[in-house]
Amino acid sequence: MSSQKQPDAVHIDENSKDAQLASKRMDPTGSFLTTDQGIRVEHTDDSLKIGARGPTLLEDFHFREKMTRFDHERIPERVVHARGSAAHGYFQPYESQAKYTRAKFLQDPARKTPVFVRFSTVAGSRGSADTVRDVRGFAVKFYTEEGNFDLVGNNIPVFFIQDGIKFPDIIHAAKPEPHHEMPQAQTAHDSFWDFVSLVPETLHMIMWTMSDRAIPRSFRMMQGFGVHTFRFIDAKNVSRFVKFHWKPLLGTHSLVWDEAQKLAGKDPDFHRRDLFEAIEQGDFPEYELGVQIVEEADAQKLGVDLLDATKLIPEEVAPVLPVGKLTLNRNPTNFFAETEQVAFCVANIVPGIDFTDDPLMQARLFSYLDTQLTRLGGPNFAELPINRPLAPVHNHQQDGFGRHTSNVGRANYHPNSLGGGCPFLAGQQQGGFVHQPEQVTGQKLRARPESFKDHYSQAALFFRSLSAPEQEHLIDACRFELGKVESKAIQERVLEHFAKIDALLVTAVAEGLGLPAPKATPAAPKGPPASKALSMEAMKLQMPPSIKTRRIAVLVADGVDSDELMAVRKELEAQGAQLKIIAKRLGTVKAANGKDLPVDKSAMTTASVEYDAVFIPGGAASVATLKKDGESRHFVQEAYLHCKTVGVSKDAEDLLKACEIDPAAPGVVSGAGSGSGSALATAFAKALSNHRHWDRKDHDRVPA
Ligand code: HDE
Repeated sequence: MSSQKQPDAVHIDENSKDAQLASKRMDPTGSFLTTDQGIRVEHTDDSLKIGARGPTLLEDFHFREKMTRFDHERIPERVVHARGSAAHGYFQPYESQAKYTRAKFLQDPARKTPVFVRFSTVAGSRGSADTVRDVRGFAVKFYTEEGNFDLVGNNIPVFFIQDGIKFPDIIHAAKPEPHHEMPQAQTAHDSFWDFVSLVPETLHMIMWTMSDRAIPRSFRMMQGFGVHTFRFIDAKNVSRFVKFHWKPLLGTHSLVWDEAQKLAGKDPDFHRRDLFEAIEQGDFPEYELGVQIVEEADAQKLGVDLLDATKLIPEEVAPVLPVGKLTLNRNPTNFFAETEQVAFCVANIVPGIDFTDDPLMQARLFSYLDTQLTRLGGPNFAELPINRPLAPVHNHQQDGFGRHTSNVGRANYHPNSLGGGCPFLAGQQQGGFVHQPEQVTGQKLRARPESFKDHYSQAALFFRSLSAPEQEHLIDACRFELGKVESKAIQERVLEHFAKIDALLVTAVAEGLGLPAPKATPAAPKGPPASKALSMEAMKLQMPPSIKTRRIAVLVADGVDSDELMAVRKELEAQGAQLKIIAKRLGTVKAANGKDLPVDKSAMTTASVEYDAVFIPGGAASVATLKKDGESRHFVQEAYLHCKTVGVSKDAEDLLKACEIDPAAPGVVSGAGSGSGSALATAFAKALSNHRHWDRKDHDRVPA
């Protein structure tokens, strides 16, 4: 049989030969330093020379190999989504989805399918910051028994453009301008908004990217969407339209803009670190996969064209049905080998799922493999452990750079008799992928359908669906981004579009830009007037309150009342939060009871933006020190400015006064009102579960 030998899959089988070899290589006690040829190295700190001060010899094969390998370590970064972080895990359906699809990984609730998930920003380079305003990629590779299925999605359910042929244009406009390569790690200003102002199909997604969705609190608290309409095909070959959704079990939460900008400097790895540490600590991120299903016969009644990726189906029109759960439980062993070399491809699909004629999707079916041929150095990257399917591979593909597989036999063509006719073709009954037949007629032309032409009604739906604070943030983001645009003509063109979305939006943004607001003529709703699923604040109210994995900064100095602190800590940790003790310097502080309290972080190495809340325990001497210390007051004030929960023990209220914070302000929990110890902790946890306190009216006056 002319099959190719597949090495064991390292990504799941830790007993495999590859895994054993890898771990041996990592084991400092069990192996010697060798060259790539396995020759043991006796000395690696000096090159081979004639005399200790003489010239280096060409004969020094160890030096030459070491240097050559180093010189070639870099591969091209992804042209988009270059900065990413990833994790391994598994997916498990809640129940069989046989009524919708024959995809095997969705049939059996007892079956766990291994996955690898990569989150990313779009515009920045590999070394850029995590918290910039941008779309986030949410790409999932399912290693199913029928082959790899890649669901290459984003954290926003719609896209900027309707036809993939415009992708190079929008990405060129969004990336740094070509003459001076600015701005880095953010979406360009004049060129991007120039494009937006001339291509109104971008406006719906612009509303999303100007909203808080584009500055997530964590990859663990971010939704994901397949964006395009796919098909589910059942065992009887009935096709239904499907949209994929991921919902994080920790809820969907965001940063605030000032915090996101500061984090980009204080900790550019904020999201990467958060994901990595959560998994190391056993707080495994979980997401529910859901689907919106539309019977083909009902597609016309939706009021949107399902092939238009700039539109969503409101959940009020088609509810999201829960399908199963994704759990991320293992960090990559090596960033380059896994996170960098993973190759997701929209065309990687399994029987039971199929494409549609969405022209954006069709372009993606070409682009991913094409770009990976260059990025990963040739056609054999599917053999890299991270990309290798669990399903066996038998075909006549051969040769090319970096080939691992030794094809067996002499018949490398189909049909053949010399190889016994192998490998055989598989019909549907044998699990073969059979494309869903579709009747297509029409003229050959370059054109956009009429049904794609409304660019405003869903942009308006999104804006209208947001709570007042979310709308305020979106308006501020537009004022910021457009405020950086130097061309007045571009600003004016964008305002003309905003006028067709919402009166408040256009007036408030125009005011921020110091320009007259064009008369508002908002688009009439085409479906429900508002949709709860579009607002993070509305979604929050539907989730059980939780402080799981939330980070609380505890500011202390010598004399801290550590007995009360421990009571508070016990309760908060029991609810899943994490406390970090912060003092002027590392080591310990002397508590009021004479014991040493270990310090986790020195104030100089951390900042309030790295936490979800701040707590000040009592102890007169500790509070007096913090009160006098500008850095500590700034810490508390900045947390207050960002609408985070601020908690103080009864005898730490003085610090609030020193920070000019009203103890009765929303989200400020004080021992005077709430009691001490676990009672105080309970009140603090309740406030923290709210995520932010947007109704804090006076936060803007804080000079932080
Ligand atoms: Fe991508 N996209 N994309 N994209 N995309 C890539 O593939 C492309 C689009 C998405 O973590 C590239 O291997 C075109 C939509 C993610 O490795 C490239 C079009 C959505 C990732 C490419 C789109 C995405 C990519 C760059 C318009 C959400 C990162 C490197 C037709 C549904 C995957 C690579 C990872 C990566 C092309 C639009 C998501 C160039 C042509 C819509 C999450 O092939």
